[in-house]
Amino acid sequence: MIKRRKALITGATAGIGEATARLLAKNGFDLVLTGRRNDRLQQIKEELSADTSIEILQFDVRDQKAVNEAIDSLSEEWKIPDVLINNAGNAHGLDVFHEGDVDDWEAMIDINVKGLLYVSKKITPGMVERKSGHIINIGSIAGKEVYPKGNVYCASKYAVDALSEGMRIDLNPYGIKVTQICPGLVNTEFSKVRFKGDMDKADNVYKGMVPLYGEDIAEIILFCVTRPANVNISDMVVLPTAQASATIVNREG
Ligand code: NDP
Ligand code: 8X3
Repeated sequence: MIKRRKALITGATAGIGEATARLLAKNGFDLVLTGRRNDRLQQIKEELSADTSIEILQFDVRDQKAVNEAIDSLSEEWKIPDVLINNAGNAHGLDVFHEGDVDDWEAMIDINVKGLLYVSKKITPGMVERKSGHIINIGSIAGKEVYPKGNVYCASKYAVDALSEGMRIDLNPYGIKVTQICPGLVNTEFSKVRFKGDMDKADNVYKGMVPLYGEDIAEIILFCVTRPANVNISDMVVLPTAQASATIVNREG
């Protein structure tokens, strides 16, 4: 019998994380799903439990104590997953630098950078001890190119880019794979969060073009985590066909 692998996905309540949970559940993974919205975690668990074993953990990745306590609450066999998917994150605001809101800056740095660090810090020592594991960091095209008004969000994703490389280097002696996936425009709750619930602004981001969807990135993640032991996809930029760069998007109308 093939051993089922375990994956922990941060930010599994929506968008890319939720789509990844649904796809991995159908492809032989047991899952730890995390996020702040417990109702969504419960609902997804209910829906996926027919296919796989699911643990859910509600915590805010900004709170290191909560991260540690949540992961410590898992039973031994769940504590160190085979695959860690650092996906939780968002953009908050889209403003020229001098008009930026410091609360937005702090949210992006605390969630996208420090949150990824806290979760990884908790899990990587166990992977090192076991000499195996695969970490998937969700970066962004915004971590490869800076665009107007992207300033601090881009900085947070450039940090993910650097950390992905740093983790790959430092974890190399232990046979741990580190993959960064950098999507372009993906139609999720991302723009709703960025524009603080203003759906006109959010919908406008994808107007006149066909964006990526969470499911498209989930398929890429599944591909990366099912490569043979000798293959690591180290870094991947994934754009909608209509997008050529962070700023060049072919729109109709
Ligand atoms: P969504 O807004 O749809 O999902 C974001 C997820 O992150 C939610 O599950 C949310 O859960 C979780 N999350 C946000 N803040 C926190 C927090 N403080 N603590 C715990 N969980 C949190 O966006 P996407 O699916 O699009 O985004 C996922 C990742 O993909 C992010 O890292 C984003 O930067 C990246 N990305 C997105 C792109 C896009 O165009 N959509 C393009 C490139 C990269 P909850 O609210 O329940 O806590
Ligand atoms: C999300 C993609 O271009 O909105 O990381 O920054 S973008």
